[in-house]
Amino acid sequence: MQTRERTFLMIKPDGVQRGLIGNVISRMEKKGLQLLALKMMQVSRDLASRHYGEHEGKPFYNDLIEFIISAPVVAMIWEGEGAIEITRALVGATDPGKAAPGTMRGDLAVFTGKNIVHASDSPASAEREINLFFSNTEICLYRQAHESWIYQ
Ligand code: 3AN
Repeated sequence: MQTRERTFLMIKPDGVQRGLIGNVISRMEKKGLQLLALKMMQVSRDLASRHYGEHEGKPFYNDLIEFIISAPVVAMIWEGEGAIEITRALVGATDPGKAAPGTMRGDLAVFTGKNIVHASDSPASAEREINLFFSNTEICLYRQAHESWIYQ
């Protein structure tokens, strides 16, 4: 049995503007992951720079910040056994041209700078990103009735 984990998933401005919110959420729900928190929000410059701090100094950093604050995003927390790795697999490679068909980026995007979603890449990133975007009171603690049909 894998560890039950929480991961942070964000539909970026391109995904929201292109009407892909439902498509992204549907893929996560169909997989069997559980939504714990969700909000549509405008990311501030301060939050953007903290979220993407590891990329500071890279050639694409400024464009990345301008892009993420340019229009609303949908921030979410999803939970499940192995949720971090499973979500990364559903999202696909950073470059949509290399992302496998069937993944969100493989199916829905063509350009690295507009690759629809962000997903945490490790337990440490997930914890950091969840705490950056959500307070504890915004997280719903519940179990879905159909869980015994997903796990042993
Ligand atoms: P991922 O989102 O797959 O974890 P990261 O963390 O390496 O990828 O990059 C964060 C974001 O920065 C990407 N989602 C993408 O929007 C942007 N990005 C990464 N690499 C490039 C690049 N070479 N050119 C333009 N944008 C990039």
